Amino acid sequence: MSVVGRKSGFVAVIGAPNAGKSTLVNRLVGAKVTIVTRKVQTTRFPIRGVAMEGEAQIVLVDTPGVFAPRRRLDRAMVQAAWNGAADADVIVHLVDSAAELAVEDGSAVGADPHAVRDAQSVMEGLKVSGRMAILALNKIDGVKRDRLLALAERLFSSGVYEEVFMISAENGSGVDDLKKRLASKMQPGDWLYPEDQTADLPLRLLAAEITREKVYLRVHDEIPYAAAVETTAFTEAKGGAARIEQTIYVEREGQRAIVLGKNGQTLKWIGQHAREELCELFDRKVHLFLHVQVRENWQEMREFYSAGGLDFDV
Ligand SMILES: Nc1nc2c(ncn2[C@@H]2O[C@H](COP(=O)(O)OP(=O)(O)OP(=O)(O)O)[C@@H](O)[C@H]2O)c(=O)[nH]1
Ligand SMILES: [Mg+2]
Repeated sequence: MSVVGRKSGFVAVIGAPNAGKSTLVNRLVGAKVTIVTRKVQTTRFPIRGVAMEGEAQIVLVDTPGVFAPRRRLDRAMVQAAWNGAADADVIVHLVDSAAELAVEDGSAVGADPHAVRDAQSVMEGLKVSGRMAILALNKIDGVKRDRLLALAERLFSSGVYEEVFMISAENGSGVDDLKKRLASKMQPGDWLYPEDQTADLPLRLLAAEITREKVYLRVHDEIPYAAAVETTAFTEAKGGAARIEQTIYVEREGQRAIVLGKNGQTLKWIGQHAREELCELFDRKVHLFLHVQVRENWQEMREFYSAGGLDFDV
C-alpha cells in the first residue's frame, strides 16, 4: 500500500551528445551519479539517479547522446537512449543552446562529424514516437537572451513540446523550477527507492565509470572512444579500506603506451584522480590498482554490453 501523499515516476533526459544531460542529472540529484566530460559520447549506458522534491521521488534516467550511429557500440547507445525515453513517464529533451545557435550560424565545429550536435534528430524521433516532451534549453549562461527566445520559439513550433525551460545545468540557474515541474508530474504511488539513495548503479560499475572519466579527461584526444574500463575485483582490505582492481582496455599497443605515458606518469595521474574521487564517493579509504591491457576487439565483446544493460544485437 502506498503512503498517502507520496508520488514517484521516471524522467528520461535525452538529447544530442554533450548537451549536458549528465550534468543536469547530477544537479537534480544533488550528488554525482553519472560521469561528465567536455567530450561527446561520454555516457555509454542509461544510468539512474534519484531526486527528492517534497513528497515526490523523481527517478532520472541519464541516457547516451542521440546521434547518427555507425559502430555497434554507437547503435547500442542510441537504442538505449530511445528505450529509456519509451519507458519513462516524462521525457526531457535537453538542448545545448549555444551549440544549437552555432549550427544555425553555420559556425559549428565538430571534432567528430558523425556526432551531430543539433536538436533535429531527437525532435524527429519524438515526432515518430508520438510522445510530448519538456524542452529544456541548457547552457544559457553562454548565449544572448534574444537569440535564446528565438531559438525557443523555433523549436517549440515543432509541436512536440508541452513546455520550455531555460536552464544552466552547470550553475543551477532555472533548475529548481524544472525540478518542481517534474515533481508535479509524478504520479501518486510509493517511492521506488529508499529516500536516502541517490544512485542504483552497482558499485563495481560506478567505480569503473569514475576511472573511465579520468581516462577521457586525460587521453581522449589521442584515443577517442577506444578505451573501456572494467572492475575486476572489489574486496575488503585492512582497516576498513576497499581494494579495487581495474583493467583499462585499449584497442592497440600504441594506445597502451599513451595511457601509460612517459615513465607511467599518465596512468599514475589517472589512478590518483580516480582514487581520490572513489574515496570521497564511497566515504572510505580506497586502494586502487590499474592495469592496461590491449584487447583489439573489446567493442565486439558481449560482456561489455550486458554489464551496462546495453543490447549487443542491434
Ligand atoms: N557552459 C555550460 N556548460 C555546461 C552546462 N551544462 C553542462 N556543461 C558542460 O558540457 C559538457 C558536457 O556535459 P555532459 O553532462 O557530460 O553532457 P552529456 O549530454 O551527458 O554528454 P554525453 O554523455 O556525451 O552525451 C561538460 O563539459 C559540462 O561541464 C551549462 O549549463 N553551461
Ligand atoms: Mg552524459
